[in-house]
Amino acid sequence: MERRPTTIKYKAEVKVLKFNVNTDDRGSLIAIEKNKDVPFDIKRVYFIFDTKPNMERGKHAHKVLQQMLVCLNGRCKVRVDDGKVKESFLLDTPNIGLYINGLIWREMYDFSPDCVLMVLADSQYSEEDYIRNYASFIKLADRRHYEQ
Ligand code: T46
Repeated sequence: MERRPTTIKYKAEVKVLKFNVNTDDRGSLIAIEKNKDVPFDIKRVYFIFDTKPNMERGKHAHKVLQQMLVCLNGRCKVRVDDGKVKESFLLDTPNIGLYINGLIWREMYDFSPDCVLMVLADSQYSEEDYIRNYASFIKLADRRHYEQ
């Protein structure tokens, strides 16, 4: 079967979003609503916890997936890379979300033992959306930068 060239127009975006905290005498509450506090329809939620010492996770990019990472407890760091620029973010409070859209290589590291990292995603789990090889990621990222 003939293979057609992909027509995906890759996006690559990272943003820090701040949530409203409802604090009263009892404590605090944060609500995250689709298309309001998070810029997409939430289709999947997963949690990363009980991370063993010195373990790193991620080390892949996505083709089109949009996600928001929120550290509900403890702390961790996230290194993001668009193929040209690398940046690190400390997530240590639940009122901050790290929005990652598409073709961004991500690595999570420096997890505290009590870290609970919640991730909201705009689609269901699909292994086909993953780019797990850094050289393949760089090729696509170069193409994206060229087409910009
Ligand atoms: C990402 C970062 C931030 C599922 O069955 N369903 C799911 O929705 C996910 C995310 C994973 N899995 C399975 C697949 C693997 O057997 O759980 C196992 C661990 O997944 P993975 O090695 O991909 O986990 P991380 O922490 O390296 O990466 C995850 C997400 O996969 C990824 O999309 O951006 O968190």
